[in-house]
Amino acid sequence: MRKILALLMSVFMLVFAAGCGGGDQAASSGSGSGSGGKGGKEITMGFSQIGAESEWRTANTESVKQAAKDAGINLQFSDAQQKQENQIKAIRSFISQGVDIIAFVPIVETGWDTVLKEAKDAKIPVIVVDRDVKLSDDSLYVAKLGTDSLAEGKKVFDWIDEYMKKQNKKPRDGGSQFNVVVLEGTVGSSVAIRRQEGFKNAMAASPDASKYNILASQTGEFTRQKGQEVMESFLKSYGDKIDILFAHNDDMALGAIQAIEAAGLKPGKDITIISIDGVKGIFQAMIEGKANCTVECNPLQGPLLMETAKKVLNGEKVEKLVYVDEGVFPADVAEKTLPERKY
Ligand code: GYE
Repeated sequence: MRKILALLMSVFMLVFAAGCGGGDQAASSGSGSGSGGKGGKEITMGFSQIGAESEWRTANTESVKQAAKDAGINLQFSDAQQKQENQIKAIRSFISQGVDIIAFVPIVETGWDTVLKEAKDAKIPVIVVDRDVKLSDDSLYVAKLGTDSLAEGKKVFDWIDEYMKKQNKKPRDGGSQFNVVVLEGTVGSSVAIRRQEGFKNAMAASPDASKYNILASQTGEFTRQKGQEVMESFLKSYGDKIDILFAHNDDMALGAIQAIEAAGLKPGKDITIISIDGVKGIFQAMIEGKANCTVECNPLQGPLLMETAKKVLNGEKVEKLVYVDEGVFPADVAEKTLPERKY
């Protein structure tokens, strides 16, 4: 009798398990585990990414793709190859496909009102990721997830000012001011505008403001190649006067390091170098003594994006603006920190 009961129980358990497994697969067909949005229907998200201009961007893309898989969200991914018009085309295509939700990284902050109005008219919610947008109507997006570029710029100046004092540095040209050159990010992008603003505001508000002079500032388009080219031109024009390089991202700083070495100068010593992102490449440069500090800008926004998308589609209230956490990493912690870095 006991044997029959045990047999019946195991048959029942087998049938029950098979029934549940089938339900889950149907909810997240083709990728990952977990159910989708309303009533367990799989969510389809249209995602427009800028391109692949930096190590940071690659990490940002990987984070979004992996998080979509893990969340059981069907991701329609579009790479805009650094062109706003390609992002607008992609968003229009997501609208005509009838995706459940749209997320995008705005390459520049203006020019989005018309296409986001079309998404709103189609009743498709929009989440802004990483960079910021300037809109006439903030109801055109449901949430913004990103990083605080203004704070990043301030952290750069605050660290430089403390470092120059601690190291008892003197201007290379024997004058009374430290000469700063800046490699800016993509023209018109919120991050480039705000990082520059945060840096300049902190300098102007500092009691040491008169010790610094921004000698030159030009876009390096967030790429290593362009960063190297622009730094070469800075060195040709101002060679022995440059004391500090502030690069809006690590990739441009890594390009500039090559230009500085080619000019026979010692990066990290003759020229103090600070940049933003916190990618592995800059940690390696700091370990080699060629860079001095990186201010973290966290690209791993995928999980927060998918969690927010599910909440929006379940009709839950979400914060309009959420910043991800970020720190400051000077060279003296680079060796011990590098193994922990995820991007
Ligand atoms: O700093 C840079 C990327 O938008 C915060 O874009 C991002 C910036 C990042 O190309 O490496």
